Amino acid sequence: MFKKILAAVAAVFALTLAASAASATAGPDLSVTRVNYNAVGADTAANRWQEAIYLKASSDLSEPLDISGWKVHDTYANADGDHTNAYTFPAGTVVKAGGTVVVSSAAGVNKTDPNSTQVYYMDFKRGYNGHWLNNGGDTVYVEKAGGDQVTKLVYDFDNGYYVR
Ligand SMILES: [Ca+2]
Ligand SMILES: [Ca+2]
Repeated sequence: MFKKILAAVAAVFALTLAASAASATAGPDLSVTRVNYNAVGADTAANRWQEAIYLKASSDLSEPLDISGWKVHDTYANADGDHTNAYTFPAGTVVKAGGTVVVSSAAGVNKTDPNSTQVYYMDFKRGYNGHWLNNGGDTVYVEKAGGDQVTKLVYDFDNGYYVR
């Protein structure tokens, strides 16, 4: 009897190991690789451009990733539960395998060439002087147009200006 229980426990353990190994290799199609969350000095409207989120498409993609309508947002939600500190990628946003996309908290002209680092600007008036990535820690979420979560990055204040 005892042997049977041991065997059962071992089998469950082996299954768990196999499941975690599979999920470790798959990875999300798009990952948050860096968050510039704390502008140097006091956070003012003039230096909110230093806030940025870096996203990287998986190098395992067999074809370019269409992220049109995908959204990045933080933990903040208004009284209706809506994440209004958010940026939605415009129609036609495509990232090639291994490509990098930056979302900058500033006004600017989007750089949309998929053969180099793409930069999307959100002219942002919310948060504190337009700074919405909390210095003391926050979470950056990436969601598909329908709301399915692609990935997220949780960060804490680490006495620095960015996390990766
Ligand atoms: Ca600062
Ligand atoms: Ca925030």
